[in-house]
Amino acid sequence: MQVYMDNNATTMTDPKVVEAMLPFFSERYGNPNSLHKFGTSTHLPLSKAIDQVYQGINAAEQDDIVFTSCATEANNWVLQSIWIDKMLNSDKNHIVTTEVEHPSILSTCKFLEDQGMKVTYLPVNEQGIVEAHTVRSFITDKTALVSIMWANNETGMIFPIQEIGEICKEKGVLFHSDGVQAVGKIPVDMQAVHIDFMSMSAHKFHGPKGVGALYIRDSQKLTPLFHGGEQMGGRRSGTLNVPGIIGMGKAMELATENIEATMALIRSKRDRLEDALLEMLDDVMVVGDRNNRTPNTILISVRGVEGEGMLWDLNNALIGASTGSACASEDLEANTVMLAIGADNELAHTGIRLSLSRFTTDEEVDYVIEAFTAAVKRLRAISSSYAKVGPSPGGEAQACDLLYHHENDVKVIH
Ligand code: C6P
Repeated sequence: MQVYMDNNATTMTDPKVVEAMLPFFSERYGNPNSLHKFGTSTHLPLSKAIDQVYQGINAAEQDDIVFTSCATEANNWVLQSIWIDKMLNSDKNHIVTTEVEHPSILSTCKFLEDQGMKVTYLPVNEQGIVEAHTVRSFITDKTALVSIMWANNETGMIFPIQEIGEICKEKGVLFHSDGVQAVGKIPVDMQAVHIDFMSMSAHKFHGPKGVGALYIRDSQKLTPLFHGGEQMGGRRSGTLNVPGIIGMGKAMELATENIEATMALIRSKRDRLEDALLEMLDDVMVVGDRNNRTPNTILISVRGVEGEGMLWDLNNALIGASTGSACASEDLEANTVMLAIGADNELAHTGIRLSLSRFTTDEEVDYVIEAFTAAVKRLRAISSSYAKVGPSPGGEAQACDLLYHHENDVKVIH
């Protein structure tokens, strides 16, 4: 058996999505901006796909959804546009974000700092989320933008987006949220939250790679990054990725049409996997209260076992998992989110992210439980640090300073 448990990195394109996209490669391949029928015949399917995306996030008619190549582009667009506006006509030079954003936010912020912008990286609490009152206390009259993710890609923890949106509205500050790990996984209702800009990526909810979007409340101004033709009303020039947009629309429809029921199904499998690992293994912990997590995600730390070693064993058992963000998987650095939560360097090297999808089966969960526990036993048996200390009484860690303990039946970092 082979099992894919890395759905926060990317997902399988749903066969129904592929089916919807196929005609737009080899039959209806016209450029939507062409005046002949090859081009114009794409208009109706494109507008259907756009409607599907609007409906999936309950965007209002006056809002804009601009398709991009991915969420990285959407994130860069918002942040860089704020900087361009500052250079052109504003004295606001401050951005508030968090320490646990995706690299497409953090690296862009570092770049903007080099250009003279000021950036505040808010710390997170032991649950891995930023508290709304913390955001309030760091907004100044120089703050142009608050950029805070809706759900974290490594832990799945959901941020208090509604409260943060209210604070930004009250303070008159623009609010961007990276919604990549929320859209298609939990209900996202743009009319129930005050968010000015939200980034999405189709391949995170069983759509194709290479297409994403930026939601823009009330179609407000945002200086374009790509200048050229009049595509997307001149907001993002470049020939439209017709199959990609059609696929994103279909994927959005499939992901959101029965989202509560789908979430319940994924959550039950995730919880069964998590409970089994916590029960069968000593000295393991899962980051964050599962009731405030996306229903598919587990970030588990296994004392005495390097994350990369675990990945190797899991890969040999044909299980695809990750130590955290796929973009940071080659640098063998400690897990940055675990460090931000307060884990020490040793512990932050032990995180394994397991992320399920609506295609994950019960048999796959059983297989992962078996292979994961076998891998931990094998790696601990050859681990010098774990062997020295040995399993701790009651599963409490002794090798590192951090305490593992039970809270609401979930082991969390304190
Ligand atoms: N995170 C992960 O393994 P792109 O690659 O542009 O479609 O999406 C970027 C992105 C932006 N924000 C968040 C919160 C994300 O999780 C991602 C992608 C993957 O966690 C790949 S690095």
